Amino acid sequence: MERLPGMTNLEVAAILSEVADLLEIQGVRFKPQAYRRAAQAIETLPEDIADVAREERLDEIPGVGKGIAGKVREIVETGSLAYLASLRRELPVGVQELTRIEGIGPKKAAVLSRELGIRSVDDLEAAAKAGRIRDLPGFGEKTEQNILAGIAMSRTAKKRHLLGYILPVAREIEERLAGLASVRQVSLAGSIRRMKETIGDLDILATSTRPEEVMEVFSTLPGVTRVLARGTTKTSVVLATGVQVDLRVVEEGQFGAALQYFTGSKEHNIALRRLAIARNWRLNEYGLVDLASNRMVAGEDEAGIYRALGLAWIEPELREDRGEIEAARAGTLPDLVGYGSIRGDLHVHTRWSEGAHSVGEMAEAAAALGYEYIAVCDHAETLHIARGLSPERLADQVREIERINREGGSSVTVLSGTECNIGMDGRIDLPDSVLADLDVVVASVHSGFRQPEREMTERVVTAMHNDHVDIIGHPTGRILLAREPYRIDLAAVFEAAAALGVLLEINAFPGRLDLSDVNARSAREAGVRFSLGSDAHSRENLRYMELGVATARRGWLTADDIANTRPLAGLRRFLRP
Ligand code: DGT
Ligand code: CA
Ligand code: CA
Ligand code: ZN
Repeated sequence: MERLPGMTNLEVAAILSEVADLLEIQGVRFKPQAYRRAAQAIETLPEDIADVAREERLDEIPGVGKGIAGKVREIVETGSLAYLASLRRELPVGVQELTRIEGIGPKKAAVLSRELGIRSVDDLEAAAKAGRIRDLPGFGEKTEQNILAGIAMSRTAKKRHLLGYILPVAREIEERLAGLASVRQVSLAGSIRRMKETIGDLDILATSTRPEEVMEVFSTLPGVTRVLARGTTKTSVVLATGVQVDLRVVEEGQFGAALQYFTGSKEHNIALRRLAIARNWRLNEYGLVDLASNRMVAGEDEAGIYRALGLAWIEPELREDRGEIEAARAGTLPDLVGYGSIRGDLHVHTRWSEGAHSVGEMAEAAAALGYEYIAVCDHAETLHIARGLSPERLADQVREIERINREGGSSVTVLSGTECNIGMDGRIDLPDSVLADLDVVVASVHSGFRQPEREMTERVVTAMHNDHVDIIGHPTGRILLAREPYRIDLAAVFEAAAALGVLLEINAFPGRLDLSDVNARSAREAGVRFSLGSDAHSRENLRYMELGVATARRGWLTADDIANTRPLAGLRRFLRP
């Protein structure tokens, strides 16, 4: 059993306490007290809990029964608890939102939800203003005031949102506006047009013969909870999800200039403006103007602006002032991988582990997307929380996959695979003989995130030296807006991946996008090739692939760089035999 540095009794106790809190929020009885008792016992234990776990003496701790002992072992071994993660996911949206307010933890959120039926920050504010919170056990007048202050703070602090969650909303708004008879042109702008991994606010541009009508429709769209500002050229609203949306209605002849300006990024615009100034031109959201003659050089369409400045049109995903302007001038912009270029998904889960659908259902959904193949990569055994497959169950699954392919009900070839775990020492948690029988082996780090950089690097490089490993899954382990990447020397990982011919994944799940755009670009420069996987846990999730392609494009990747732009026969050349 590995001993994690820093997993102290206090930390283990804190995890158990949070489990207790979350169970309490769910209204579960008795279990919360059990977790709390165990937490308290461990907190005050005179011995190191890791030692006790290693010596299999957990059941000697008063209050620690068999079930909780298993959880404690998992915490000590992996540094985290899957059960806690799943409880966090199950928390009702509104109640989870409450815990974002400074000073409200799960325990207080539980009381607020149970005693006063509070389910949202708005409910909370109303209750605090009405003085209904001060009398709750453990609250008081001071807490009530702190809550109001916390709410005010959370409203001014600008939150960011995952691209994957905002994109469908943005497109729906875009479509609604495009459907109006008076609307001539409409486009997303800002970071969402650039497909950045997180979005501050949504920017939309339109031209219309009747701006008032457009603004009226926009400010009364379903989901709009507040109108921040309303005018005929700009209206800003806030959606129930907390996302701010800015709509600008501009003149027909200035649409291109406005689209260019409001797409950004700011850094890209500043660099572009320098080019204009060098020609004694002025570039802003109204157009590109020759200052000597005061004549408009370009502005009606975006490409015209780039052309006038001596540049090829630049894909929005590249507009970050990371060398794209120089490349556009030199004619060396990359031929970015297209959104339709992916021929199959190399990382999907099924009901065999933590997915929602069967192998057949996933294959059918993949066929509907026009894919040629999918790789079923369910979790391997040691990831207990995800109901990982034992070698025996994996063999059963492989037989099912063979049957599905043989019966040929679908145009999609199902590849057998696994998402196995890279142990603390770099070993894979499935025997070589099992790995050898699979088409696709994705190996990922799912535990022990707190290893020092050198150990983590060695661990992943060791895994790559296993000849059966085709792909390293989500190579940095980061969760957007929630968890930092683990410490790892990426340059060393890239070098080894390139040398060994191991693919690095761009995991397209909304919260991952791992490798990131910037890391993917460095990896490419080191000679790495990539695999795109949605990490789908349901049929619907297959659509997340688009986010992975966006990340690849932002990382300057071409179709050549990505294994699964190849037809099946070509793909096999990227997989180790
Ligand atoms: P976000 O919303 O934080 O995800 O990022 P953006 O890029 O959407 O930024 P936002 O919404 O503040 O502004 C939209 C675009 O407007 C931005 O990408 C570029 C342009 N823009 C905004 N402020 C400035 C500025 O001060 N200078 C220049 N050159 N452009 C700006
Ligand atoms: Ca924005
Ligand atoms: Ca904005
Ligand atoms: Zn994974």
